[in-house]
Amino acid sequence: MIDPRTDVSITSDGNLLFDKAVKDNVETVWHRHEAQQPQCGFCDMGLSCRICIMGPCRVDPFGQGPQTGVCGADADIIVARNLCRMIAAGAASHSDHGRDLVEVLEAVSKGEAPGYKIRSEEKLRRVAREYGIQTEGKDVLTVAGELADAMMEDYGMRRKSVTLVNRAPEKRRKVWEKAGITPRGIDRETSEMMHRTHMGVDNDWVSLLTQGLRNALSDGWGGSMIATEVSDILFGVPAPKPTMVNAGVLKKGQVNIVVHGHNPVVSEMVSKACISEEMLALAKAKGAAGINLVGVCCTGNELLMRRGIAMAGNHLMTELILSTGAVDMMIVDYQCIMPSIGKAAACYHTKMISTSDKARFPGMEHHEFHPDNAEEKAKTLVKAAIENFGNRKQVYIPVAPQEAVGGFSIETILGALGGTPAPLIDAIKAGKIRGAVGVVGCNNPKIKHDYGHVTLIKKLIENDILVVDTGCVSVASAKAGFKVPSAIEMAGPGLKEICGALGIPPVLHLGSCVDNVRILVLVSALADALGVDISDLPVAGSAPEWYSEKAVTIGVYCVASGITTHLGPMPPVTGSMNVVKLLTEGLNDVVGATFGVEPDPEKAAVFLIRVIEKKRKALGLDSRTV
Ligand code: BF8
Ligand code: SF4
Repeated sequence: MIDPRTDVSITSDGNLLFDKAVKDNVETVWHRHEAQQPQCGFCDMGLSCRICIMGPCRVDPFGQGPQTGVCGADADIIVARNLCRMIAAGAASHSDHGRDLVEVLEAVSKGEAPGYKIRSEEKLRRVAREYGIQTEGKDVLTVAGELADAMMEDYGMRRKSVTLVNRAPEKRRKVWEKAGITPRGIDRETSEMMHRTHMGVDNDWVSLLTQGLRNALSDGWGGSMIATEVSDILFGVPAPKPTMVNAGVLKKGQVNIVVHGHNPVVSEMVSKACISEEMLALAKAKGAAGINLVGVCCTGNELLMRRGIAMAGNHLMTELILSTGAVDMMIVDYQCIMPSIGKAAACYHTKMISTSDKARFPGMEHHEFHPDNAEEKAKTLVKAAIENFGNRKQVYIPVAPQEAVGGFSIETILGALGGTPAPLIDAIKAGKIRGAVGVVGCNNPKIKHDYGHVTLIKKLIENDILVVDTGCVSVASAKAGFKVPSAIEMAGPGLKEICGALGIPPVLHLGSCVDNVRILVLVSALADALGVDISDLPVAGSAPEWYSEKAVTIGVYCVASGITTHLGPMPPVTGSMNVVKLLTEGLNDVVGATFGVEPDPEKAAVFLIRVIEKKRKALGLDSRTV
């Protein structure tokens, strides 16, 4: 059994709430991870296959046992197929999330989504024009309907390429064309990936992985990009806002509602209901000083970006914040919601609510949200949370919240720079900012909670590297204090000077995981301004604590877009040295970027700094030896 005195996290709220959970006999992700030891070595190496029921099969990595599955698939084929199915699942998750937003956009255009509206007409018209829609003289709802239709086409098979690949620099599009990986339809690529990995279809590991790249690009420049753009259109383009983070954002005297998941379609309506006069009056009548809406995981990031709503924690905090006993209701949509949390909540008074027709959980009440009923449903749920406030027993909120600034969309970053990336490019050319790294992704109980993120980011900013982050990393870095303007004191002299002049922190919060596409848009703008390809830029990516299939897809679309990417945990590919070599070396010849795997964040920082300094040298800029 894990000793409760052993730190599971580098954060004090993580450790204190873990101890509280243990005291309350709440089983956590760390307990279940320990109970799974030793985890299967074949699966860990990607060498097991259960694609068909002639199997399950496994290949012996030591050459003693079978070297093929029943069908004859060898290690290379099995490893490649498994990885490709992870890519397909990740692409499907992000892109289906995007589809839900397109459906809301369509419903808004038809007047069938009370409560939702177009919050950024400017962005709506701008994106519509990118889709070739004539917008002049048309009213906003007509444009919204036409854009929703055009985006739906991107999901299908009528197009030669998804529309938003046109945002990539021309040189990059040529790279994709040459490699045959320009994504056609969003659903098409995922569907084809699943087809190719069926028994007896594509049995060439190179060909499989090539489709893996195309599938991931259909997410990055397709489904995820649509998700972000439509969210901005419906809920507003984010702008920097002050906020608070960690478990201390829960409030003793107020009704605490936590939203968890990914899609802002539900959480935005809940947020609206929480500030209604009617609900606030009801809360007062029930003895609460107010209604405190906070987020966890990516739906929290969406609210933080646009509304400055506080963030209680990231992936590994989702069970722990329930052990505060202060959560009156948790409302979930989908993705990264551990099926355990209904059980954890049962130890307290917390009401657990699921809202998506495609995501149900044990121990939760199901209240399905659709565009036509979301506004009403949200009010009903907030009311139920208020009613539940009086059922609280002991409350334990062990920390004070930490300040942070979030909400950096590309529009606001470029706006702060005077409408062009030129000042950022000048700072990079002058060597004050050496380059930039997007640090993204999850938590994973295999790594001490937040250790990878915080250690890596600290090293990067000390070395004058600007960090942009998304997803669960963004909570870790905010909790560590990297997201207040005074955090420039932790930065190297050049980064300190530039961020100080702009009044921004050295780590910029770009949003949720689908918002990684904001990074693609930013690097495209930088590459265009310099007249180079993305792979020439002194930039890199990193996922120090990743766990999910979505993170695999993000990593692959970043690399396929020319961004060398570091992974903390090793993906399940070591069963095939051919696949490992392709991912870590061979891809350089195809897309100008590769993966690097390094679990130690201190060493990972050196790897990333070297990538950046090498790119600087190739661009003819001054470069340091590390
Ligand atoms: O999409 S970073 S643990 S919450 S997968 Fe999940 Fe990973 Fe968090 Fe958001 Ni992204
Ligand atoms: Fe075994 Fe081949 Fe079936 Fe996989 S596809 S389970 S390797 S027989």
